[in-house]
Amino acid sequence: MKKICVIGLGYIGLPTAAMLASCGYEVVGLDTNEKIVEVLNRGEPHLNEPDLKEMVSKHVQKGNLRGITLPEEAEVFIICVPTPLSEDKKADLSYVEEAALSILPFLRPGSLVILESTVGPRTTVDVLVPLLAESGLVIGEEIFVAHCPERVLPGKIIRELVENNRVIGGINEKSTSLAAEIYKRFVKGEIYLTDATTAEMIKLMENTYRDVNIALANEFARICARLGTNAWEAISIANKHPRVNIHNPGPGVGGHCLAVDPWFIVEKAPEEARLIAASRRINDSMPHYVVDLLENIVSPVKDLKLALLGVTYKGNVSDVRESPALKVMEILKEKNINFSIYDPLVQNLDGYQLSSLTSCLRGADCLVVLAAHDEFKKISPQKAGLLMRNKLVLDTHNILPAEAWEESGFTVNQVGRGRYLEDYLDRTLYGTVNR
Ligand code: SAJ
Repeated sequence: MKKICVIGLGYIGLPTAAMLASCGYEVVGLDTNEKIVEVLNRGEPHLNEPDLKEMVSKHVQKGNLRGITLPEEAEVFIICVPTPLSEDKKADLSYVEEAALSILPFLRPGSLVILESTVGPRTTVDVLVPLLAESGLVIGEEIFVAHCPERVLPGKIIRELVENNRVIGGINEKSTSLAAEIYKRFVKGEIYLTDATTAEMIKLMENTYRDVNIALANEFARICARLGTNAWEAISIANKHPRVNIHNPGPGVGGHCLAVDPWFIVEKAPEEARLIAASRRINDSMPHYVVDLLENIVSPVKDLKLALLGVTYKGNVSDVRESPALKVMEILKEKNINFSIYDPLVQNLDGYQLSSLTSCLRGADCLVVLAAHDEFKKISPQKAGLLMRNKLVLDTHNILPAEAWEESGFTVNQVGRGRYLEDYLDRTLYGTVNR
């Protein structure tokens, strides 16, 4: 059985390493973070994903999964490092480049290098291949290269690694088929074979489709609020049409994918990618819109205190990367608006203190739902009403049972629902609030 080196033990690398170990491969997981490697070698994942712990501890004990901080020889290298967005909205490929350079001394005739990190179109052929060619081996004949973008959802990574379809695009046919051999061992979905640049585009198109669709939903939400109607109701009925699937509005788009990947297309084709860039800006403006709404909802309250519920980038995950809730918090801080934070899935948050639900709600004027955690649906409005100073709610995800809260005397506001926003409407209709 082949030896595989997975480079980068993050959300994708570690589950992929564990999955490959469970297929019987000898797997080494390379990460520059010594702590992550040390924890892995104790048999514990540093991430909280269903089924990951069991897999990791089983294969570390068995001896076919091991963490390393320096690269070593292997037949297959799978690059799963981050590709962050730079300040000027360009793909920062430095981790991919470092990973490629670090394995150069270990490449041999027959080596296969797979790039899983999300990258802009043509990165595999224009950036990765020239770097690997520095090994002196002939690309496509002695070294094989493919892009196999990861497409799993945080919170369901292990399940989706197995069940999802997979796209594999090599720089030539041999590269594609060698890479497919690896993924066939654990993927139960379809495996679609293509070329490297098409594989890059497919991944980016999927996330861009979602981002543009959410931007449309957010735009509908703002239009409905302005016109005094309910976007949630309108969207849910429109979606009954067999060819309509409008996504949900919310406080903005977070995570390391949707808020980032569309820019990789814009970078490569700025003239053409106009809708994509506009959608990104709409979604990025949503945290400001949420704060505008809040200021309107709570404007008569003195010594305001907000109770913010949920800081993660979406519901039922513990990941706070690019979270719109963090952006909302930043804006509130700039405005010196007082708030407390509760998130049942997050224990520590840099720069902020987290509270229990009770202390978060105590004395608060407005409860603000910023992440759609199922747990929030179970909060008792009666108990919340006893703790809070004013009975106001802004539910940016429309997850609380609004009727029950209203029966308990709360005024429930939602992004996309104009019913309680007459004052705001008056202002926005005449353009004084215009983001
Ligand atoms: N969101 C909305 N409205 C919606 C759906 C999502 O506002 O209707 C927001 C979420 O709250 C969150 C953000 O969008 O802030 C992104 O959430 P998501 O669930 O759409 O996606 P991610 O970022 O968790 O994962 C996506 C997935 N891509 C697709 O569904 C096409 C996943 O399959 C990819 O593996 C992942 O990106 C990735 O790594 O690229």
